[in-house]
Amino acid sequence: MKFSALILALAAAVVQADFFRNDFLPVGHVRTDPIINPNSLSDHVHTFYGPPLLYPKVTFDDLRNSDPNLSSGNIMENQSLYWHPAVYHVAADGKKTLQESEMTTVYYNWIPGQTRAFPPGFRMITPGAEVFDEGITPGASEMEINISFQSCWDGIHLDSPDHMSHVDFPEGEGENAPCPPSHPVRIPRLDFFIRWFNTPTAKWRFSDGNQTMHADYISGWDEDFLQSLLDGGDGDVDSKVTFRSGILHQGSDSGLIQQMNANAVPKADTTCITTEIIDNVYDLPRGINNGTLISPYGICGAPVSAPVTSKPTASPTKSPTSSPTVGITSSPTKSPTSSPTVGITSSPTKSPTSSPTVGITSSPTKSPTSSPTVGITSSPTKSPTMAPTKAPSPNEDGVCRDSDTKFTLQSGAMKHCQWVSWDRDARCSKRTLDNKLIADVCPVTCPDPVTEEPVCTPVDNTASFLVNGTSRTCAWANHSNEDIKGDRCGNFVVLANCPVTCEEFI
Ligand SMILES: *[C@@H]1O[C@H](CO)[C@@H](O)[C@H](O)[C@H]1NC(C)=O
Ligand SMILES: *[C@@H]1O[C@H](CO)[C@@H](O)[C@H](O)[C@H]1NC(C)=O
Ligand SMILES: *[C@@H]1O[C@H](CO)[C@@H](O)[C@H](O)[C@H]1NC(C)=O
Ligand SMILES: *[C@@H]1O[C@H](CO)[C@@H](O)[C@H](O)[C@H]1NC(C)=O
Ligand SMILES: *[C@@H]1O[C@H](CO)[C@@H](O)[C@H](O)[C@H]1NC(C)=O
Ligand SMILES: *[C@@H]1O[C@H](CO)[C@@H](O)[C@H](O)[C@H]1NC(C)=O
Ligand SMILES: CC(=O)N[C@H]1CO[C@H](CO)[C@@H](O)[C@@H]1O
Repeated sequence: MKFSALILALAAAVVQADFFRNDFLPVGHVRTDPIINPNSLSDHVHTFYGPPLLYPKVTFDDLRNSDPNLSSGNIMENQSLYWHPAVYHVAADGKKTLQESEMTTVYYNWIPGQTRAFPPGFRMITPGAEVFDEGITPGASEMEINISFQSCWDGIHLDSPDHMSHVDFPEGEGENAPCPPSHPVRIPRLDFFIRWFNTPTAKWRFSDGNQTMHADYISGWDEDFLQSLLDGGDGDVDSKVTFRSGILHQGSDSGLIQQMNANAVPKADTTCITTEIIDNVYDLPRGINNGTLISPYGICGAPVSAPVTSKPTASPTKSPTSSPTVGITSSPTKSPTSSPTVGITSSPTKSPTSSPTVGITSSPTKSPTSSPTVGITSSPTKSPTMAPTKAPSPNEDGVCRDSDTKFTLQSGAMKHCQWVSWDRDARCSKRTLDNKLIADVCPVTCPDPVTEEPVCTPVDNTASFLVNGTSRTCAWANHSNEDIKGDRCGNFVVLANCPVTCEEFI
């Protein structure tokens, strides 16, 4: 009722779009893309915002069930996950240093009464447009990238094969530009504003080496709750949502940034996704088939019952009651009439109600006397880089110890020696994808099949190894409290490295 009444009213009047803002610091950086690559590492490193769930198989339910106190956004009801290619500063010698955005705002823009909330499982990618020019020199008091998502939906598909064709841009400019007939349902328009201050000079690049900025979105909203925000005016939003730790933009960007940093959530632990180094490197890791995904669920040492493998690969799994379906049908491709515009301007001003654009705004350095790199020292903390675990493998150098890394079965499933220990009889005789006998990969776990005696005498690793991203030793595992020791030895990396200390748990 309300819907059609407003449509009629629209014919006569120009409707003012409403908006609210959601402010973020990055929650982490890792080479995954849960929309495009649910089963592998992605082509390039991304910077994420929202809940600290950066693993390839993250789902709508995972987001909804996450602790809002751990999301890097300030609106607790919004458990959506957002990401874009990570941004690097490239030094003269080619060394690439991650540049964490210091303030990222996602504006939700909508026309009350006309706009439908994202249904459960909704996801999309915005194609973006070229924003970095060969010659661009940040060296500015502020650099800002803005990017707008599509705000028209086909009303049916939660996703599509290219993750874009189920959505589209409105036809023409302005808030009230109509949605194309192929994508008649208006959804909130998301505008990202990603900002850096006192940017160092010289080149900046995206992690994909491209000049193009794109961005990805998985909705984590309760549909009815978001709809209630969209049905009301933007004046009601503040009273309906809960601001984490009271973080709220009250007219001052610097005040907001201070508040966000004072209440920053821990960075996502990505060490059970991959341990590759993504900061201060000359060559960024690239390529879907390049590098090792430790776990698509980001879980190290998961028990056998955990969903470590064997899930279907088709991504979205939720079928909402309101009927949209996961789309693997071909939809019409996007009309070029509404493609985003591109530009570099020297104006730092922005309006959250402008039309879809992608751009970079780089304002000149205010004080020519101050060093352009000074501001970087006060930037938010970076995730530490860490070296991948490299424990001696028994069949490579004769050390009698289980492999402390996962291996791939011929079924494609990734497993570890602890998993083998849960059913030695069936598992020790299997082979890995590269045709190694599991008994050879896990010589401590797998006794000689004939004598049933251990094939060698295990020794603890005297070096340190990474557990949950922290460097540990077997002495750490050997806790005097048996329960704590059990917890530590229950981790497959600890178990493999410390077969003597953890003997009673093998
Ligand atoms: C989030 O933090 C607030 C304030 O510290 C607390 O009251 C609330 O219980 C927390 N919620 C969860 C889900 O932990
Ligand atoms: C750069 O991005 C464009 C648009 O997404 C894409 O078509 C092109 O393949 C990308 N180029 C590289 C080198 O990744
Ligand atoms: C694999 O990643 C390395 C950096 O870790 C990079 O130098 C190399 O070019 C990548 N190879 C491919 C095929 O992308
Ligand atoms: C986004 O950037 C483009 C290019 O710099 C600019 O034309 C546009 O006005 C910006 N949009 C907003 C909303 O600031
Ligand atoms: C690793 O982290 C998980 C989740 O935070 C925790 O449950 C587990 O006890 C940790 N493992 C060890 C060995 O510290
Ligand atoms: C573990 O610690 C105990 C003392 O708490 C010690 O007797 C034992 O030798 C240690 N085990 C290993 C394997 O170092
Ligand atoms: C209104 C709303 O959506 N609240 C939800 C915010 O997220 C937490 C955690 O997922 C839920 O428990 C709330 O119901």
